Amino acid sequence: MSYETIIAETRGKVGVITLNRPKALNALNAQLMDELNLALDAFESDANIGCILLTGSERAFAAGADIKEMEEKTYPATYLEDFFVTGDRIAARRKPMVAAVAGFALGGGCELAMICDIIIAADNARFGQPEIKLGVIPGIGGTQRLTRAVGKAKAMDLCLTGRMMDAEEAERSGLVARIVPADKLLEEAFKAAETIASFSLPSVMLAKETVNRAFETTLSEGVRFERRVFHALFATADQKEGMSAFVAKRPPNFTNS
Ligand code: CO8
Repeated sequence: MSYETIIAETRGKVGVITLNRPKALNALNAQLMDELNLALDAFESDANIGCILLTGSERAFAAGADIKEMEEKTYPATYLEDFFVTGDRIAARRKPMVAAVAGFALGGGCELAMICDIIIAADNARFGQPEIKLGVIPGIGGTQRLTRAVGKAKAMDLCLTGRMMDAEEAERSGLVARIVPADKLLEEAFKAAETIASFSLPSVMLAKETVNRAFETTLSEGVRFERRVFHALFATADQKEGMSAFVAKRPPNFTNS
């Protein structure tokens, strides 16, 4: 399927999506969000895909929701169309998603990166929630996910002043998993996605679900959930394969079963 605002391609077991509105610094308009969800639908239902890599350009991952498209919106219209519910649809994805972020990741762009499971940042990446400068606030989970990632002090600083933080600060604060040189970003992020995709998909998807559980529940309930999932994985052929391969000192051949 071909899209106008994104490029979606399959590379081995990795589904790669590149945001592609260069003239608008990949601002997230309705069409882009719809196309992104269509591409994710396709990768989620493709049994061969084990991980999704989401990236933008060297200049911008995404500079936020499209301000020109939002400018004239009214409260009833945003409410009736449930404006940016498309972000919730992305967040509900079950396969792992790696964000490779170079340049600006601002507003909805930062929120989109945070919806992903791992953020790998180029050394030129800049993150921020500048919505306050426009008379609004983050609307695709920024106040919640940023606070959980970096804590109240930094989240308040970013949301209330609208300032950007660079890759170093983002990594120090816990938003970013790794920083790599800008010219190595895609290579390194792809390697990470390929590694994830090489494992047993049920265990990968359950690991994602279980880590995310930490944000939704108490410690004891989270540990209990983890234990149930851990036990359940002994019902998979891939557990037998993974452990017998280790013992036999050979690479495992996972079959996602
Ligand atoms: N929307 C639309 N167009 C944009 C956006 C944007 N978010 N960001 C950049 N562009 C466009 C510019 O208008 C410009 O287009 P043109 O050449 O036609 O004038 C082009 O991209 C290049 O941008 P600049 O000339 O401004 O490039 P600079 O290098 O000078 O500056 C910046 C780069 C700093 C990234 C600057 O463009 C900027 O500040 N952009 C806006 C950042 C921002 O405020 N983002 C938050 C948007 S609001 C949001 O994301 C809310 C999400 C949740 C909503 C949910 C509602 C329910």
